[in-house]
Amino acid sequence: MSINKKNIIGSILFTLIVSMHASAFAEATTVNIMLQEWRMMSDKARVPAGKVKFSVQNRGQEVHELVLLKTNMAYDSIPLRKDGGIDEKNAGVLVDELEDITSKSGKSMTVTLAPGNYVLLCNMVEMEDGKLEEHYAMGMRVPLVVE
Ligand SMILES: [Cu+2]
Repeated sequence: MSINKKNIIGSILFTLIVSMHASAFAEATTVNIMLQEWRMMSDKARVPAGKVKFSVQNRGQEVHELVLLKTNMAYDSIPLRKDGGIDEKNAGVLVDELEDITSKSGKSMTVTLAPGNYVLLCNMVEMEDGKLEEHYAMGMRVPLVVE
Protein backbone atom coordinates (compact mmCIF):
# COMPACT_ATOMS: atom_id res chain seq x y z
CA MET A 1 0.00 0.00 0.00
CA SER A 2 1.34 3.40 -0.91
CA ILE A 3 1.76 6.10 1.68
CA ASN A 4 -0.92 8.13 -0.07
CA LYS A 5 -3.51 5.37 0.25
CA LYS A 6 -2.62 4.86 3.89
CA ASN A 7 -3.06 8.56 4.51
CA ILE A 8 -6.43 8.63 2.80
CA ILE A 9 -7.73 5.59 4.70
CA GLY A 10 -6.32 7.02 7.90
CA SER A 11 -8.05 10.32 7.42
CA ILE A 12 -11.36 8.64 6.56
CA LEU A 13 -11.12 6.53 9.72
CA PHE A 14 -10.22 9.58 11.75
CA THR A 15 -13.23 11.50 10.35
CA LEU A 16 -15.53 8.55 11.13
CA ILE A 17 -14.27 8.25 14.69
CA VAL A 18 -14.54 11.98 15.32
CA SER A 19 -18.09 12.17 13.93
CA MET A 20 -19.20 9.08 15.91
CA HIS A 21 -17.72 10.59 19.02
CA ALA A 22 -19.44 13.92 18.38
CA SER A 23 -22.90 12.37 17.98
CA ALA A 24 -22.57 9.94 20.89
CA PHE A 25 -21.43 12.60 23.31
CA ALA A 26 -23.30 15.60 21.92
CA GLU A 27 -24.29 18.01 24.64
CA ALA A 28 -27.99 18.69 25.00
CA THR A 29 -29.19 22.21 24.23
CA THR A 30 -30.84 23.57 27.37
CA VAL A 31 -34.12 25.45 27.10
CA ASN A 32 -35.14 27.27 30.29
CA ILE A 33 -38.87 27.60 30.80
CA MET A 34 -40.61 29.75 33.39
CA LEU A 35 -44.23 29.16 34.39
CA GLN A 36 -46.60 31.48 36.19
CA GLU A 37 -50.25 32.53 36.07
CA TRP A 38 -50.92 32.95 33.13
CA ARG A 39 -47.73 32.95 31.14
CA MET A 40 -45.05 30.64 29.85
CA MET A 41 -41.65 32.06 28.99
CA SER A 42 -38.84 30.33 27.14
CA ASP A 43 -35.29 31.58 26.71
CA LYS A 44 -35.06 30.01 23.23
CA ALA A 45 -37.40 30.19 20.24
CA ARG A 46 -35.21 27.93 18.06
CA VAL A 47 -32.90 25.03 18.86
CA PRO A 48 -30.85 22.65 16.72
CA ALA A 49 -32.23 19.13 16.21
CA GLY A 50 -30.94 16.54 18.66
CA LYS A 51 -30.89 16.33 22.42
CA VAL A 52 -32.79 19.12 24.13
CA LYS A 53 -33.06 19.52 27.89
CA PHE A 54 -36.10 21.41 29.15
CA SER A 55 -35.47 22.91 32.56
CA VAL A 56 -38.74 24.20 33.98
CA GLN A 57 -39.33 26.47 36.97
CA ASN A 58 -42.78 27.20 38.37
CA ARG A 59 -42.71 30.70 39.83
CA GLY A 60 -46.49 30.82 40.13
CA GLN A 61 -48.80 29.96 43.00
CA GLU A 62 -50.61 27.06 41.35
CA VAL A 63 -49.56 23.63 40.08
CA HIS A 64 -48.63 23.62 36.40
CA GLU A 65 -47.30 21.19 33.81
CA LEU A 66 -45.23 21.25 30.64
CA VAL A 67 -46.57 19.43 27.58
CA LEU A 68 -44.37 19.17 24.48
CA LEU A 69 -46.38 18.76 21.31
CA LYS A 70 -45.06 18.42 17.74
CA THR A 71 -47.60 20.21 15.58
CA ASN A 72 -47.94 22.57 12.65
CA MET A 73 -50.90 24.30 14.24
CA ALA A 74 -50.37 27.92 15.33
CA TYR A 75 -49.18 27.77 18.94
CA ASP A 76 -51.91 30.11 20.18
CA SER A 77 -54.93 28.75 18.31
CA ILE A 78 -55.09 25.02 18.98
CA PRO A 79 -58.80 24.14 19.25
CA LEU A 80 -60.16 23.53 22.75
CA ARG A 81 -62.21 20.52 23.79
CA LYS A 82 -65.52 21.10 25.57
CA ASP A 83 -63.77 20.84 28.95
CA GLY A 84 -61.44 23.73 28.10
CA GLY A 85 -58.20 21.86 27.45
CA ILE A 86 -56.65 21.04 24.12
CA ASP A 87 -56.87 17.53 22.71
CA GLU A 88 -53.22 16.45 23.00
CA LYS A 89 -53.72 13.37 20.83
CA ASN A 90 -55.42 15.11 17.92
CA ALA A 91 -53.59 18.42 17.98
CA GLY A 92 -50.29 16.80 17.01
CA VAL A 93 -47.82 14.28 18.37
CA LEU A 94 -47.39 14.30 22.13
CA VAL A 95 -43.61 14.05 22.52
CA ASP A 96 -43.29 14.13 26.31
CA GLU A 97 -44.54 15.98 29.38
CA LEU A 98 -43.67 16.97 32.93
CA GLU A 99 -46.69 16.83 35.22
CA ASP A 100 -47.46 18.22 38.68
CA ILE A 101 -44.85 20.97 38.83
CA THR A 102 -45.73 22.49 42.18
CA SER A 103 -45.39 26.16 43.15
CA LYS A 104 -41.78 27.35 43.57
CA SER A 105 -40.34 24.09 42.30
CA GLY A 106 -38.72 22.83 39.13
CA LYS A 107 -38.45 19.74 36.96
CA SER A 108 -36.53 18.81 33.84
CA MET A 109 -36.62 16.35 30.97
CA THR A 110 -34.28 15.58 28.10
CA VAL A 111 -35.69 14.50 24.75
CA THR A 112 -34.27 13.98 21.27
CA LEU A 113 -36.07 16.19 18.77
CA ALA A 114 -36.34 16.01 15.00
CA PRO A 115 -36.63 19.23 12.98
CA GLY A 116 -40.10 20.72 12.92
CA ASN A 117 -42.58 22.95 14.71
CA TYR A 118 -43.39 22.34 18.36
CA VAL A 119 -45.54 23.93 21.03
CA LEU A 120 -44.86 23.94 24.77
CA LEU A 121 -47.99 24.37 26.84
CA CYS A 122 -49.76 23.77 30.13
CA ASN A 123 -52.95 21.84 29.54
CA MET A 124 -54.38 21.97 33.04
CA VAL A 125 -58.02 22.88 33.52
CA GLU A 126 -59.47 23.37 36.98
CA MET A 127 -62.22 25.05 38.87
CA GLU A 128 -60.85 27.76 41.16
CA ASP A 129 -63.27 29.74 43.34
CA GLY A 130 -66.14 28.91 41.00
CA LYS A 131 -64.22 30.04 37.93
CA LEU A 132 -62.94 27.66 35.25
CA GLU A 133 -59.21 28.16 34.67
CA GLU A 134 -58.08 26.90 31.27
CA HIS A 135 -54.32 27.31 31.52
CA TYR A 136 -53.59 26.91 27.79
CA ALA A 137 -56.31 29.34 26.70
CA MET A 138 -55.27 31.82 29.40
CA GLY A 139 -51.80 32.16 27.89
CA MET A 140 -49.63 29.25 29.07
CA ARG A 141 -48.12 28.35 25.68
CA VAL A 142 -45.03 29.13 23.67
CA PRO A 143 -43.75 28.00 20.24
CA LEU A 144 -40.46 26.21 19.59
CA VAL A 145 -38.80 25.62 16.22
CA VAL A 146 -36.34 22.74 15.92
CA GLU A 147 -34.05 23.16 12.91
CU1 LIG B 1 -50.79 25.77 34.17
